Amino acid sequence: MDEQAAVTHDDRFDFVARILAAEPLSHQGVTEFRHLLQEDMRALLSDAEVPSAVVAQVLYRLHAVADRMELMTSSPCVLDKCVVAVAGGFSSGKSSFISSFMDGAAIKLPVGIDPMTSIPTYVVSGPRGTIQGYTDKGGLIDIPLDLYARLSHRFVHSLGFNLRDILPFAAIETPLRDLEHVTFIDLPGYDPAMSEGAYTDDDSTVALEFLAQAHALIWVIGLDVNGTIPSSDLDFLGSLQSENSQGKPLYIVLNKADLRPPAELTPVLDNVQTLLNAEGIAYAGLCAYSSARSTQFRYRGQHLKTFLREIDQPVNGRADLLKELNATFRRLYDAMSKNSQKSEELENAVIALELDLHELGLYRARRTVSMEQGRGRRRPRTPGEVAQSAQERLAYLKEQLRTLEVDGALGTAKRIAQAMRMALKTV
Ligand SMILES: Nc1nc2c(ncn2[C@@H]2O[C@H](COP(=O)(O)OP(=O)(O)OP(=O)(O)O)[C@@H](O)[C@H]2O)c(=O)[nH]1
Ligand SMILES: [Mg+2]
Repeated sequence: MDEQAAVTHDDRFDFVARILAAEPLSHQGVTEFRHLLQEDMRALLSDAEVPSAVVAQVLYRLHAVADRMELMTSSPCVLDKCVVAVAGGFSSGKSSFISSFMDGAAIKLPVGIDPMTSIPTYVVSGPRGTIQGYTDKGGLIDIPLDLYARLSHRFVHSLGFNLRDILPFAAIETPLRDLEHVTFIDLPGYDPAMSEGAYTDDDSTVALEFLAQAHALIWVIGLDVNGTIPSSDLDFLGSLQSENSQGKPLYIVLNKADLRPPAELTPVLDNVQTLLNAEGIAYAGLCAYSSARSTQFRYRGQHLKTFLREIDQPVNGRADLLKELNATFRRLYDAMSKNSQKSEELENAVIALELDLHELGLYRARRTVSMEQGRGRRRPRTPGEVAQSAQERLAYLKEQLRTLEVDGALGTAKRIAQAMRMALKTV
């Protein structure tokens, strides 16, 4: 509430004006990639016969690639970082968890009991103490520390529109204790619908977009309100698992363990472990943790420190993005070729029908019947007339099959993929 009182009308106005005025960074590769995504890809997907779930997935994965390209061109230190998305329910302590690695840093993530994190934020391990916002037009603005700390859902709500539409993400560069190559992404809770006054509609889509570009995922559960893993968390993790073809490592943090008597932690860990196993969710480890004290209590599987040490390796950011781009297009080709398979089956059925008619001799019979004969007379049709109408119907079906143009869409998708690969290589 205090943080809201401190935001004046002028603050809000200045902030939005600066976002809107930010000049796009002119990197040709990123501009080209965004153009291909927003124009060519959208046009292709709006026409192509592909299930809407695949369309949504392809779009958010490509958006994620574009975001990271943009981040790479403006913050080169991100290029070879291992991206660890920190996700979970609202107020579970995601921002506090990340802050627990920011030893004595001047910068603090917005933390609080209301839904706080509204703009997904990369927290990059690096020497500069900067906070920058990335605008939807590809511009960059410096965000003063005191304003950033107030960017809660409540602040966003007070603007009267969704700030994320013009400021999709931010990046902080600050030293992270014992972590050199890690970039955390601080995400909004995937379920802020649970709280009044939050922008709720697309928070879970945002989580998905940012999870798509992560190398690893840390899932945070707040032990203040939960004695186990909530079933909606299990559902979300289950659906991620089915899309996680690359097998990105997952770690589960049961946060705020300092609020529980130590004796309670063992049964809680056992219970969460049983539920994860029952759902078939693969994880590297889980632990009871206190972000407030930067302390891990009990754990199962890997120790949190071991998990982080293992992923704290430089990555080849460009090769990684290329891999993600190719995997995304493979998903699309797959959906498209399911259609093309279907149209091939239909075509084969039509050809078989045509051959059947031939075999019955009806096609030959047609040639002996003149069009004049049947006109104006009410009588049963001759076999020849039936053959003619069958032939017309077949011609119609063949024409319809051709207009499906599935192969055309596949070809266009391949051309866009190639152009995107070229754009990516310039970053
Ligand atoms: N006692 C205790 N409180 C904690 C701990 N971690 C977070 N909190 C408190 O829990 C509340 C929510 O913490 P945040 O870090 O803002 O949680 P979040 O998951 O980032 O929240 P959203 O961004 O709103 O989804 C704050 O009041 C924190 O002070 C912890 O380890 N122990
Ligand atoms: Mg937060």
